[in-house]
Amino acid sequence: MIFVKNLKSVSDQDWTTTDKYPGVRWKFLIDKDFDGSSGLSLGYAEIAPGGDLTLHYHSPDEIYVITNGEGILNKSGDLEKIKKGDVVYIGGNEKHALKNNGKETLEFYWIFPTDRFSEVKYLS
Ligand code: 7BC
Ligand code: NI
Repeated sequence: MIFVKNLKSVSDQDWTTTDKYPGVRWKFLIDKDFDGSSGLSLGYAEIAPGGDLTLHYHSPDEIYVITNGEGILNKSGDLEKIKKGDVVYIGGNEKHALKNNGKETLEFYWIFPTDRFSEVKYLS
């Protein structure tokens, strides 16, 4: 299977949000639940200025690709500034968080080595 998608392709998909992650919204771009794809999954998230993807962990490894803005990455308690163009590797079960302390929307893609986002169990 090969397919191409982009944010316009999923403009009919509603944004997902949760009170747990204030100022954060996301969509699914490559995901077995939507596309029948397998092995890897990818989503896109935006964090508004002041928003916070709060501390959490999950057993799958994860990658972030930061495409706009800047923020503070929490690496199991160690803080590091991140910005557009940065990529982040997060090992399985490592606690992490991402906060937008900038003026622009912080935009990033995340990738999991799972068929679908819905099988990632979020722990905190
Ligand atoms: O952006 C979200 C919303 C659940 O999650 C992906 C990023 C992460 O670290 O799990
Ligand atoms: Ni995560």
